[in-house]
Parts: sequence; structure tokens; C-alpha cells
Amino acid sequence: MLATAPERAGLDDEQLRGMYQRMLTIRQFEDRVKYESSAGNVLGPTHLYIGEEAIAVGVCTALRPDDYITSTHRGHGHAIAKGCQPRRMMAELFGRETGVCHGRGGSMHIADFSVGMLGANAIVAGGIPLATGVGLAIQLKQTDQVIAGFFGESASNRGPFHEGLNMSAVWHLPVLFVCENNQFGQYTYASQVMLIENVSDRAAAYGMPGLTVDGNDVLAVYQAAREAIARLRRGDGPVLLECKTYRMEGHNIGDELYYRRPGEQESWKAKDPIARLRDCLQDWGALTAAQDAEIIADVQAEIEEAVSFAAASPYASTDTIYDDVFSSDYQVTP
Ligand SMILES: Cc1ncc(C[n+]2csc(CCOP(=O)(O)OP(=O)(O)O)c2C)c(N)n1
Repeated sequence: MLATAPERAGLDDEQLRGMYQRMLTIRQFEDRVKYESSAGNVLGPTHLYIGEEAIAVGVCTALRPDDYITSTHRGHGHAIAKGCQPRRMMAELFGRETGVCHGRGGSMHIADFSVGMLGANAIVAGGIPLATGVGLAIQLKQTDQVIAGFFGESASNRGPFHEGLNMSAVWHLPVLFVCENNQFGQYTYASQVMLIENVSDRAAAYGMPGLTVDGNDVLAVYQAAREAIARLRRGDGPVLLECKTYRMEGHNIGDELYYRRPGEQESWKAKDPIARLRDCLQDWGALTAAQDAEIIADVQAEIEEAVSFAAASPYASTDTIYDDVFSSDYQVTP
């Protein structure tokens, strides 16, 4: 069942505007990545998060700075929501030395341990066992940190999902499993490859709570995540949170979307998570027209600066290309 959040979810005006700004930052970052990719400046395959911003921001707002996340091939939004700098991410996508992984990782391997972003992952469901392992590490260290592991609904059809959830449940690990159900697995409708409507139903098989929320409602996501995280910090074990949304773009940049049903994208545009939050904030008197214009201008300036920074940065030198890729003990024979 879709859960809904009570108005404002206990957040003050500034916190609500902060969520709005982070969602806009993700949207503008992604719009610009699409443009820069067509201009030939972004290296490697790239998957956009447009339309799914409420999930990353809702969950990460409920986390503490010292908590962790794992991510997916569609990970730019998770990274920004957890605190990665857009300029260092853009530089990473441009393959530059100033990138968050010194230009060696690219879009699908962004990681920034300084903010608890433990890594995007090109292997579908690859982040799930990692999140489980981090949950075990937290438990052994006896801190009250938690980890949120993001993944798509198609990942829940793979073995690591089932192993990760079972092990986490048995050991009561502090892992929030966040399923982003955007209704597609690459070029296939999820409904063609799974016969259940809600991925959250799978939680029952492992004896953990499962919940489905409207993934285009940032406050519903935030509230569900906050309650789940409180449970994790008490040591009561993991939760599976499914957020229903829609992938507004193709699977990757360049996907021509020949398989998408006509009219579908347009109907989801009416549920755009950013416009929806903005309308609510305006209704509640939490966002004046002047504040909105200022936030939009700030975000635009930040993304513009990120591109300038990336474009002006040097590519990694071939002399150091293996640095930060292999351990210093590992001998690479050219
Ligand atoms: C183990 C594995 N199998 C297949 C692929 C190819 N692949 C990349 S993304 C993707 C679909 C993933 O769908 P989902 O998990 O729902 O995430 P979404 O792309 O919708 O965010 C597939 C099949 C892969 N990267 N890894």
C-alpha cells in the first residue's frame, strides 16, 4: 500500500527549501550532463536520474552525515544528495584529475568516502552485498550508524538481493534497502519480468518489514526513511523500502526508447517530484517567488561553475593512470 506523509513531515521552512534545492541541483546536473554528453565531453556510458530525485533526497535527508550509502549505475543523484560536490563529480565525468575519483571511475564508479558515499556500481545488485557487509562492520564496531543501499527493482530479481536481505535480517544489521522502482530494467518493462506488483512484498520472505511509498513525493520518502532508520539505530534489524517512480529518460544516454508506450512519459510529467514539492512549499508559505528565483539562480551558477571547473582541469597523465586504481603493492606490467 502507498503510504503518505502528513503535511511538512515535521520539517521547518529552511529544511524544506534545502530539500527543494538539492532536488533541483540533481535535475540541473543531469540536464547538463545530457548536454555535455552530446557535446562529447562526458566519457563512458551514463545513466540519468531525472524524475527520481525525491528518492535520493528523501532518504539522504533522513540520514546523518556519518551514515553511509551504496549506489547503482544511476548514481549521480545519490552522490549529490549525500553531499558530493557537483564540480568534482562533473570533473569525474569529464575524465579529469580533479574528479572525485581522479577521473579513473567515471559516471558508474563515483565514490566519495569523505561524505559516506561508498560507491556507485555498474553491476546490477552489486551494491546490495556491499551494504550488507557495511552493516556488519557497523554492528561489529558497535556504533549507531546505518547504511542505505539503493538499487532498482530489476536488481531485486538477482541472487545478491535475496542473499543480502536474508543475511541482514538474520543478523539484525542496520541496513535500509531502498528499492527505486522506476518500472524499467534497461529496455524491458518490469511487469514483463516480475509477477508481483510490489517489490516490498519480498521483505516478508526474510522476516523484515517491507513498505511501498510514492517515490515522487519527497516527504513521503523522507518520513518512511526516518522511521525505518530509527528502527535500525535501535538495533531491530533491516527494512525494505520500495519507492515507486518512473524513469523519465532512456536507460542510458543514447537510448532511443522505441519500446516505451505512447503518452506514458507525459502522464508522469504531471507528477514531477520537483514541481510537486515547489507547489506545496508555495501553498504553505515556505517559498516565496523571490526565494524560488534565488534558489534557481544559485543552482544554475553552481552547475555552470562545475562545468567550467571540469573543462579547465587536466586529464589524468598517462604516467599516473594506474594510481588510485590498483593498490601500491600491485605490479602492473605495461
Ligand atoms: C549483473 C548485471 N547484469 C546485467 C547488467 C546490464 N544492465 C545494466 S543496468 C540494467 C537494468 C537495471 O535495472 P534496475 O536494477 O531496475 O535499475 P534502473 O536501471 O532501472 O535504475 C541491466 C540489465 C549489468 N550491468 N549487471
